[in-house]
Amino acid sequence: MADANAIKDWIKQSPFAPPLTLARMVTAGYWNYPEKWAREDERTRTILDTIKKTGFYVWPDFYDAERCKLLRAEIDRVAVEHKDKVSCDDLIGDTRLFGAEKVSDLINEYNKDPVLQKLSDLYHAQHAPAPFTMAARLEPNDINKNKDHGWHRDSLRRQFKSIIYLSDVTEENGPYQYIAQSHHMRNILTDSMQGKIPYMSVAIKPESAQSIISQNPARLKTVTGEAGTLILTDTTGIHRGSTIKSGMRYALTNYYMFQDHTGAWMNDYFGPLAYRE
Ligand SMILES: O=C(O)CCC(=O)C(=O)O
Ligand SMILES: [Fe+2]
Repeated sequence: MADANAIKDWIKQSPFAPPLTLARMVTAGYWNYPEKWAREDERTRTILDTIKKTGFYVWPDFYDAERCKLLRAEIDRVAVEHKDKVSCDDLIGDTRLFGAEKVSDLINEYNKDPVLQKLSDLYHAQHAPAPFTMAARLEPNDINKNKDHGWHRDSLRRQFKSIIYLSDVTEENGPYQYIAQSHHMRNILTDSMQGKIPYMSVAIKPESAQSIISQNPARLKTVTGEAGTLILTDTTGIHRGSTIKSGMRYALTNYYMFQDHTGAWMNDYFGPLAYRE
């Protein structure tokens, strides 16, 4: 008798993988997700409609230069004072502190920002706070140099993040990249076929991303912007922080989440400051 795991492994990589992924998402409630912002003010509607349509919305000057400077200094401070809790990702070599708002009042203000909270709640169609903010400082190093990797989906469930650049970000210092509309159900099917993406895979191989982009190069969006630029994004779509070639990039990311998803597991996964009861 054929080994059941061998069959499963074959299906994961087979032409059945894309429709099976879609079927799983439909049954998990991704299809026809409730959208309840029709009566909100115009700015709120524009932001959420843009995220829904393209996958991200860019808000320049969300913070002014002075606040960005203070926040960069805060990241430098917490990275030293909480060095033991900093994860230095061995794949991309970034300095990241998950839960930085628990050790910085200024970062906590960003974590609890009421405008962003409201957008998260509307996009998730339920109250979805950010159990933690990730403070990141990127600079080129031996681990991250000359790499063309990092494409992924955060989740195959509805998900929303806010990323604020605290340094000016050009093509050189690791801008956020997104394959436009890759969070749409239709494209989750066709992109998975085009890129031969395995069943329910959130990691996207460089050659899969290249294949999807080469079909329609205009879908590759690179978000550059001055310090203070905020990106609101549906991270169900295919995205990455691109490789930093020179300079530095400071940023803060709010990880908004469904409340049923948050829990102590986050401390094992992200680090000791990620989750507090
Ligand atoms: O920092 C970035 O540009 C994106 C990183 C990322 O993939 C994420 O926050 O989900
Ligand atoms: Fe991500």
